[in-house]
Amino acid sequence: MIRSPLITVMTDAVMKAARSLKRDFGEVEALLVTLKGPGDFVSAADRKAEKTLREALEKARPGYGFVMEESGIVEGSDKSHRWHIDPLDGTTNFLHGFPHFAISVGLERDEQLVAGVIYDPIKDEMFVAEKGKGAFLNNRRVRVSARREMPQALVGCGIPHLGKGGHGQLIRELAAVSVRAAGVRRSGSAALDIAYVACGRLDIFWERGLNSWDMAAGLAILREAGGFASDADGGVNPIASGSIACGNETLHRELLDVLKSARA
Ligand code: 2AM
Ligand code: CA
Ligand code: CA
Ligand code: CA
Repeated sequence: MIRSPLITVMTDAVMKAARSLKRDFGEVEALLVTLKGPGDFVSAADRKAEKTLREALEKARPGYGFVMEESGIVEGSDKSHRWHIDPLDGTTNFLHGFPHFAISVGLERDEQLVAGVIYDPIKDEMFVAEKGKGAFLNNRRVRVSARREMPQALVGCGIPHLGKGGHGQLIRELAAVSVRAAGVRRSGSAALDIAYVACGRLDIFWERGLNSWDMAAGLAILREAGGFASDADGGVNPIASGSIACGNETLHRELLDVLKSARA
């Protein structure tokens, strides 16, 4: 595990928010749930966890900016640092009692992602990375898988929710990937999907229509785990484009070829 002051600040904040999420997971019926748009739910649990994270991080690192799913952008006095926060990645799972969701906190310094923490409170799994210090799952160093062949690959993907569009493209891509791969999974938490690629549980993952808070921590962890990431069309910046394709070097390249064949 990394014991730097920065990672301690991040994991302490995340553990605090996780306690409230875990309590709320047991009482989902009592949560106030509102609709932000078609198929886009937010609950009191998302908001409470985000407030906890923001307060803890603000206290420990005053002046850093924030990009948060529920409260939006807050400019900081320190223009070089910004947190990217998803207080609950996998809200739809959470609200259905489906035990697969996470808190995701990434730190950007001078436009580079330098640290990431993703915590799954149900499985008590903490994925952590800091630039130059490696990627860890709880106390164990992790790396992307060494598989090189698509027929051996377990693949993660995302499916656009109601009202989002892009379903036709996903179906074409899914057809192209699933005829070549060992299996395809859709977990409902993009942050955990990227973390699972980082530790080799998934060999590759792609999804479109994501935001910086879904990917920032995962990208920091993936790079320290030896992974490769691009946007889903091969461009260099997943956060700018809102899509991601990732994996080890060989399978990431292969995934991009397969996705391209689905567009041709
Ligand atoms: P969320 O649970 O934080 O909203 C799964 O495909 C990914 O898409 C998750 O990371 C999930 O994050 C995100 N997602 C699901 N529904 C969404 C919506 N309505 N708006 C934005 N992101 C969504
Ligand atoms: Ca959401
Ligand atoms: Ca999310
Ligand atoms: Ca969320």
